[in-house]
Amino acid sequence: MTLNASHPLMDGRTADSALITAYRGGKPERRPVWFMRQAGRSLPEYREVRRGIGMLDSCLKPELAAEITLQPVRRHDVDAGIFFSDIVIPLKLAGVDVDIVPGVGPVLGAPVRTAADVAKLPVLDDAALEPIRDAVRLTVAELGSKPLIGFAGAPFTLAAYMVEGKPSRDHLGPRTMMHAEPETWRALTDWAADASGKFLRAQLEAGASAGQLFDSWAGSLGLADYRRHVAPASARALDHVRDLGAPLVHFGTGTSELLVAMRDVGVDVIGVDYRLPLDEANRRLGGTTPLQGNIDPALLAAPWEVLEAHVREVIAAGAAAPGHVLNLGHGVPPETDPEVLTRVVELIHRMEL
Ligand code: 1CP
Repeated sequence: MTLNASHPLMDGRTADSALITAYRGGKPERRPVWFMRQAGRSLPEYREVRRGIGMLDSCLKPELAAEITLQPVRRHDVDAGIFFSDIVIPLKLAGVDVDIVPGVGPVLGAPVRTAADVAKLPVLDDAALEPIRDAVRLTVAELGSKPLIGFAGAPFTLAAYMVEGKPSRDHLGPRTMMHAEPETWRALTDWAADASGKFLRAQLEAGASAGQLFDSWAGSLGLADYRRHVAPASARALDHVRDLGAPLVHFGTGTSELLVAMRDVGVDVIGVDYRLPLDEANRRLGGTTPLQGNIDPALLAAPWEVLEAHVREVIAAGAAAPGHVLNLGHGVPPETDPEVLTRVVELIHRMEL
């Protein structure tokens, strides 16, 4: 299977865009930049349209999800949209009792802790993904030559929420389960891989030009646990979309020691968090993998001179890699002044290649 001839990546709209060119290790016309969590609470226009509508409900209203995805593209002139949704949407669409509680994050009605709990998980029906496909179609019709990035949660990060039933700092539950009940863990992460893989495939088929797998909490694992208990499921999630030929990005936080293993699940680009300079990330990856990152989100609140010097340093360090897409080293903090983001984009686009 491949993407349809009228897909933006196939019909000439996005294949030569700055983002896709850099993801493929080529030399773009301008330095591409987008921000994780560019849609969301830092934008007054987001707070306005979200008023009175729950987070997951807003993801499932196609017009609204498209509008929220487009807001930061219009405002900041970033080089890509990131589809407005959430990593737990495939759980919700499968029929798992999950909600996003304001100020907390994803919370499940019942945590998934035993083999029986895992066996009862409902299979995600492809037809349930129609609101996602509708939202993507509406979004790409407006984006024109700017690519839309689709995404999904990696099985470890999803399973971490499922086992704990809510956000946690140390992820003790999933880390215990992978050793104490490896078969249950394997079944759970396989389930999560299939749900995330179908969610990502729906976005790519409907018009997204690249896909990013978020393993936000993989940094709580050592390399041996990551390779043995997590990487196979992440590879399985991506197996759902490899045939489509869209560039794939893999990102986690605290993953400086895992970068090679994360690349080895089979992706084109590695997203680097703010902890590791890009020249060192490039060295660890053997100089063959395009990178994305890694402006420290904390510096968005620093005086402009401090932030500008940091952005220039990130660009200089990224020059070592075979391709570099500017981004933050994690998501936009909600209290960020959006005008600072616009100014960062202008600076990046103004700098000589
Ligand atoms: O009401 C709100 O605005 C709630 C905040 C919010 C938003 C804006 C949540 C709840 N999810 C989202 C959207 C979202 N989530 C996007 C699209 C927007 C964009 O990037 O511009 C994406 C890509 C995600 C992915 C996501 N959800 C991740 C991976 C990325 C990351 O930040 O590490 C994770 C870990 C989640 C879980 C989640 N959803 C929401 C929150 C607050 C959390 C984290 C909770 C925790 O601390 O564990």
